[in-house]
Amino acid sequence: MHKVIVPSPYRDPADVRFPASTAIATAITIDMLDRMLPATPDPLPVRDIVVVHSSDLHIDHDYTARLHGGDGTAGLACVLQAARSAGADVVLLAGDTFDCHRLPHDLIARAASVIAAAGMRVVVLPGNHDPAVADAVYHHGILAEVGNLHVLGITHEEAIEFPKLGLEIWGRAHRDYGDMIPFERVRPRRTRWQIAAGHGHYVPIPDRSTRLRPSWLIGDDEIAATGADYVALGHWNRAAKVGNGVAAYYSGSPEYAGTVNVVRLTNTGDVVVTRTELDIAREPSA
Ligand SMILES: [Mn+2]
Repeated sequence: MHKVIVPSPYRDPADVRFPASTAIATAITIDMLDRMLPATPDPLPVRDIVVVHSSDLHIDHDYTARLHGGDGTAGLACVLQAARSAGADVVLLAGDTFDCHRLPHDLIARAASVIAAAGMRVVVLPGNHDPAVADAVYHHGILAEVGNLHVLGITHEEAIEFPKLGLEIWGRAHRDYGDMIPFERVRPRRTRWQIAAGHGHYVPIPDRSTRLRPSWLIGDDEIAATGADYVALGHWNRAAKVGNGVAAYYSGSPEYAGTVNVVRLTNTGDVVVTRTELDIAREPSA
């Protein structure tokens, strides 16, 4: 069991601020490196691994776009810029990255170019707004061509392994708009580091005796059973630590929480979770 260090107060003391929409031009070589597997396993890196976790970006041409002067991808750009400044190896978006699948081509193209320009691994777990259905935005050619974008339930079944990082990220994508249990099954650990991602509503002890509406419930026992180094949750707009024992966190949405979670998997085996402030337009209710 790795020690979990959560500095108090639970935020990044550096309070780093970033411009909201700075495009970054970087050659995409990381994904190519991951695919060039050597004949013998890589030695594990002798350094910290950094994962930036966000969720509920709700990229759209409606509500989110209006928050950002018409640019529905501004939150995405802001999250990726913060991740780059944090030296992230991977960005993990835990559901509802897109508000829906019926979006204008220009918006999808802009999202694709923002992700491609980030020059880092981006892992997406589809949520209840953007499930991995047949007409999902993720099947759109222009997103499917983004080499550094990995989508659970679309490009990978339930897990993505990054051998050069000694890291696996797994999670069950929403496959339709109905109910499901994100952590109904757990995945055995195969790598030094393992992160589990889920999109749903946390309650300590879920009552599944009635299912009046889809709730995608996540309970304490299920979180503990993952045995993961970090459980990345989405569906809540606010940031929160939940569960009992395993490091399980909602990142909250960028515009409501105003932060992303920075997860540092240290070379000495610790998991250090902080939050970094975003320079982003905020929800009126935030
Ligand atoms: Mn949701």
